Amino acid sequence: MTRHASILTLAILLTTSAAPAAPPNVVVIYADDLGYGDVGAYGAKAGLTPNLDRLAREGLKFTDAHASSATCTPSRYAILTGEYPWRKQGTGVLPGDAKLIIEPGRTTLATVFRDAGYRTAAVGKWHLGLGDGSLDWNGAIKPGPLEVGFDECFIMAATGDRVPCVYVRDHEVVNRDPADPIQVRYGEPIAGEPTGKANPEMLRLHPSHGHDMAIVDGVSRIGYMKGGKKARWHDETMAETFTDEAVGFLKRNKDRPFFLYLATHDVHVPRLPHPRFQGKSGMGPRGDAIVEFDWTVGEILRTLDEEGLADDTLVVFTSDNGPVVDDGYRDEAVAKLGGHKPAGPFRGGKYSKFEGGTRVPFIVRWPAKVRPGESHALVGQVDFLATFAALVGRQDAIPTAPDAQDHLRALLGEDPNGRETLIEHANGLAVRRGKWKFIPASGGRAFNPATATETGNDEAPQLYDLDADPGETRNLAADHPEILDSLRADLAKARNLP
Ligand code: NG6
Ligand code: CA
Repeated sequence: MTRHASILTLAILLTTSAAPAAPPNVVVIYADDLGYGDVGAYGAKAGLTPNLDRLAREGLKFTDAHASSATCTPSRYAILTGEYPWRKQGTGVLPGDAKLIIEPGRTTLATVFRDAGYRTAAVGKWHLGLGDGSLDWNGAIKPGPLEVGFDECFIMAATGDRVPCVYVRDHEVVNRDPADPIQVRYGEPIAGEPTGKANPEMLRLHPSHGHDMAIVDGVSRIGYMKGGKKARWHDETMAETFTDEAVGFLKRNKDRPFFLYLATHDVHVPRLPHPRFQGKSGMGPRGDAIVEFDWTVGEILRTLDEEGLADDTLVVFTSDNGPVVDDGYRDEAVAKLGGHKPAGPFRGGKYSKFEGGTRVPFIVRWPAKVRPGESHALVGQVDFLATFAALVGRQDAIPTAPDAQDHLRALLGEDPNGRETLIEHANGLAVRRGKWKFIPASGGRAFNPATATETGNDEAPQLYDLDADPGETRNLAADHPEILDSLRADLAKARNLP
């Protein structure tokens, strides 16, 4: 080889290796109420979640990743807008007839991808409201996902336990029948319609608290609905319905960049997995719903493999809040829990200011770029907008998100630290800085017996060293007043952001 040729070869090699990997497709798999300890790779029993465990083996597993809130709507608001939900009124758990709480025209995670040339889809649970306040379920369902950046959607409006119990594709209820109009109401019952409260003999799954209103598919829900008989969902086929939609989207878009936001109903109540998953976990319907969720993950991974997309697709799997065992139905979840620890080593769960409220499983797999392993970086879903904007070269979108920081390097395993501070939210705020966690003094009950939640409320301020004490059992507030003060200042600073 001549000297000239070898320099040329070297130059080509250098250019190739220095070039950033082309932006990948992105699939966000967002579980509902799945806890840190519900995943095999995070300590659940072997065999429960083989597909998630595969994802963890092939990807980067985060141990200090957080949903933005300990409930659903606020976490979803933050993941899509990059704004802490507690900054804005009206971002708490929404009824099924709530209006859309993300302003159309605003920059969202979806517009970031769409404006970067991706085809974008939302499949599964929405729970961010629909319409502008006077929605007719028999007409055009908008504004909704399509008005905030998604090119297409197939969703349920709110939760599995809230009416309306129908699917919406783009702007229309699926299987809508003009001869049987849908009526939805929160507040007063609809005359002539059976309810869980008045007609418990019609139920195949009984509530333990709440959930005694409209009866749909033999299950009483929150809120009232009438009509739409042909459009009503069946709980047992919900997971495969959403999975089929997600798989169809991947296949249709395999030749162009895509962003899929797949928000499953599993493992939220009511837990009524398909018969083929029933009894599979040995932990009752909650465990079986975890097995069903894992199946969904497996179908996504299999599709990416079969379509030759796996290498160039970044898959991120996480959950919207921590786990709850009894969330309002008598489904044997408590009785059959055995030694399983849904929140893993953490205290509290859904609704809690303890770590179990927001510390969630979080795995990133991108074979072309991300080396498998484990990261202890402090990361939050509130950063998705900025982080993915950086990934797809839309840095201009970052300033529009009040709280989102670009932590792409942490996401890719190149930065072991992530955020300096992070605000946790559940009926009040808590703050993290490194290993430290501060929960300000607050009134309110310390324990909610209905859901068996340790809320984290205490008349005294709490300070924990999570390295030494991940279970938040030793309050060090009196031992480290200076650390307490500095975290208090961090919290005040975050609150006062313009
Ligand atoms: C609560 C519901 C609970 C669940 C939760 C929202 C009752 C008694 N409890 O109000 O079952 O639906 O709201 O869950 O109604 S989330 O994951 O969507 O935030
Ligand atoms: Ca949830």
